[in-house]
Amino acid sequence: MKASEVIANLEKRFPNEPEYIQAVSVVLNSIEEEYNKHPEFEKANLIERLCIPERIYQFRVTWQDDNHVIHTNMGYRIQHSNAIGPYKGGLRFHPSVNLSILKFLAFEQTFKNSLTTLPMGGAKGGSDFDPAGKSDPEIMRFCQQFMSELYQYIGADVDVPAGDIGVGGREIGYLYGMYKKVTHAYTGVLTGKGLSFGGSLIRPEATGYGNIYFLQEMLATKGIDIEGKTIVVSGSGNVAQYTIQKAMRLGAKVVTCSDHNGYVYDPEGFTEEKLAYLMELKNVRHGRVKEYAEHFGLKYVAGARPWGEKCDIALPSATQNEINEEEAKTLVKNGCIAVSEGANMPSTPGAIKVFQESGLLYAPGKASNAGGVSVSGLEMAQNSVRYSWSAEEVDNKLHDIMRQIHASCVKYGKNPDGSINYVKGANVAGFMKVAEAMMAQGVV
Ligand code: NDP
Ligand code: 2IT
Repeated sequence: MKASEVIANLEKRFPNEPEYIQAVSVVLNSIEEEYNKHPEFEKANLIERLCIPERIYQFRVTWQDDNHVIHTNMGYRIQHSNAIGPYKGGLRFHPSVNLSILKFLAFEQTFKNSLTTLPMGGAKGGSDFDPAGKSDPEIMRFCQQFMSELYQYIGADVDVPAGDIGVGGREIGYLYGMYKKVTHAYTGVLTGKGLSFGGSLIRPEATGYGNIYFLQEMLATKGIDIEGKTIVVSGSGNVAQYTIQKAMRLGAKVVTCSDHNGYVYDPEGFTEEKLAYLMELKNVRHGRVKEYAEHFGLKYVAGARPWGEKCDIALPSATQNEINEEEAKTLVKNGCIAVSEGANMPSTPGAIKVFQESGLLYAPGKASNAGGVSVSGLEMAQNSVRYSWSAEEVDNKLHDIMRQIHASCVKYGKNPDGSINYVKGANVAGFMKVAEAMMAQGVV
């Protein structure tokens, strides 16, 4: 396999899908060497079969707003690979959602889920519906209409969606209610459910906590502690909130958060009180971080991202391509020692190159943000046995999984000089398990 040829071929076939091509390119370039040690992979054309999703569903979602105006949105589910388990991955509701973005996310999810050690294939779905400014009844009607189509394609042993940008506990509740109504079945078909109807403790916290656990593993390779470190976080949603919480509780100083309008800088760092305010503002009132800055009298920078603020550690937790090459150079210049991705593909290829050449500790999202889907996998396990584990038990399992993911990255990504290429390590480790399963299952 020549990665450049496979990528050129995919570019020709899917010319309007830049994010998908970007995600595939990073993976292919880093697994090329390992792949070519296995002539049997090439004979089975594994690489193309792994790049192209097994199935894509697209449907129209029609819903009525509070003023009786009728809207149509697109709905999607990309079932990328079920080589190692049922399709699994989140749903994203955001106006930017299109096939390219969901294909990149489903592709990434396949490798991420493979790394978790749990039996889950890769998928992603969602809609270009914009939840911003919608009333609660509007959100409910949209979720119901979306599920009235999606239900046909999913199932507890088939495909298990969860949340992502714009889809949190509230949306999962509405989606679950409709699934149950149309199928008459009470199954673990979604994860991220409320605790009263089959959800798992620690699922809301899992992605953020998992990223911090992964970061600690990376820092430990250099004998560094998170305590006392200054951290820049982007985003202010689910992942950002619990990243801030865990970092703060471990003694780090988190000086920023953001949304798509701008960022807040707080030289004193987050406290429990400030974080509680941010959570209420974002999760209950659906407000903007500008209001957070005003409430606490903090610096607010409109129309900018936080990467220019001096820090030891950067934890991008908002969205894809939110750190470009220039911003990466600024982080390095300011003395940043680690970047651990909470979001999916937040660093552009140019930024990744800067990070890797600088020698800082850089973890790609498919390794460092895998805690969320890992606890989703634990939720599926609990649903299967109709039982629930304590918060401590789930948190311990999450911690253990993040340690194992780190160990897999080290196994496949250790350079001769002892440094670790986490991109290569995560991609090769994720790939090898899926490849082995595909080889065993024949040409399907
Ligand atoms: P939320 O919807 O809870 O929060 C998203 C945050 O990112 C908001 O602060 C939002 O700001 C900001 N954001 C979204 N889109 C953009 C954009 N185009 N430009 C700037 N800011 C933006 O989502 P999550 O916290 O769940 O997800 C954040 C990231 O983490 C995503 O990349 C997601 O794929 C990834 N992830 C999520 C997991 C999970 O379990 N939830 C698991 C693994 C990864 P605003 O309110 O202004 O839109
Ligand atoms: O990107 C991700 O891993 C998620 N949004 C979580 C997926 C899941 O199934 O929990």
